[in-house]
Amino acid sequence: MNVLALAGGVGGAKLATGLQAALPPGALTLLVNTGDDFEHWGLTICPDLDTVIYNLAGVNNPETGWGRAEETFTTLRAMSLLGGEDWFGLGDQDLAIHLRRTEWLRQGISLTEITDRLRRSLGISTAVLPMSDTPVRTLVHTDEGDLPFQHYFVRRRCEPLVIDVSFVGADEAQMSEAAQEAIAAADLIVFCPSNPYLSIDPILSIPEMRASLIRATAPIVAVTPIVGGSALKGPAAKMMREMGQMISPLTVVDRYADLLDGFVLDRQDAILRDSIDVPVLVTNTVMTDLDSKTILGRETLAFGALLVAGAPAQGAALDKNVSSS
Ligand code: FO1
Repeated sequence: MNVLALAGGVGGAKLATGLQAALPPGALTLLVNTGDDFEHWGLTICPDLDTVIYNLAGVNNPETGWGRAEETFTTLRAMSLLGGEDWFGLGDQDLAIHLRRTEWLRQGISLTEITDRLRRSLGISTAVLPMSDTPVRTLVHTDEGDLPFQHYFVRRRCEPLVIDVSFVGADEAQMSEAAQEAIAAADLIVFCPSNPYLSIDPILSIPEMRASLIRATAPIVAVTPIVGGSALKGPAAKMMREMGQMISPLTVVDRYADLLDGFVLDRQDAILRDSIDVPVLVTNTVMTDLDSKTILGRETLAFGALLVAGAPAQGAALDKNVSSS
């Protein structure tokens, strides 16, 4: 089964790792948010692409989920002493990837080709695709004014009140050939448990992308990023509250409404399953280690395979582990 997973951020990278472990090499393709990308120290930084690549290669910092394991920050300290910007934690090893990417971009090489080179250099069998080769930048509209994504997320630690989010350049952005082919070749499409507003929406904001996903013959399954009334990581729940939405997996279902064929709900929220009008898998979605990532990956694939085969009917609920919890 060819699987395409849409991902961004740490939650997305965790399930991506589980799906990779559960599938034969080469069966998974990742389509990754680039709305978080920005220019810093004169370099092009693509945090979500790097987070996915580091996680798939198993070289990520296990505590933060982003950046590299066994990292040092000598350059950051030196930059700080020079009066340079020091609010974004660029590590010394991590810096190499930004230098190399920026060098290649300046040579006119596409972000898709660069990302492919980078993931191969780390020995990853999974294809990793940026959502577009054309820049799209997430802009967070807050009570402190409009903030470029990393300024909201890292510099201001998600503290400002969010009014809305927009994606500058999305209307003009084009899909790469590789992204088009990946959607056409997919038997199953998975929306990872990433922040819907900040990680999945930027991907869907490209009109051609949304249209291709709606047209796709493969069923689309989303895994909830909201568990027991909060987000496992990041500001998704806080943003829901600030934007006047219910902090609930149902808000996520609504967000993806026209695209969704199945939903994976955490067992803590099992009571909500009858309120969701696509097939639902209820299981443990909290990923703490490689085992739990792989188990969720395997279960999501098995659920997706049922949808690919045309079962179960709309409104049916698949119960996993609920009675034993
Ligand atoms: N997130 C932080 O909260 N603080 C940082 O200093 C930080 C540095 C950083 C460096 C490289 C990288 O690839 C990611 C980094 N992130 C950092 C994470 C990142 O900015 C966000 O997690 C994503 O953009 C949100 O999906």
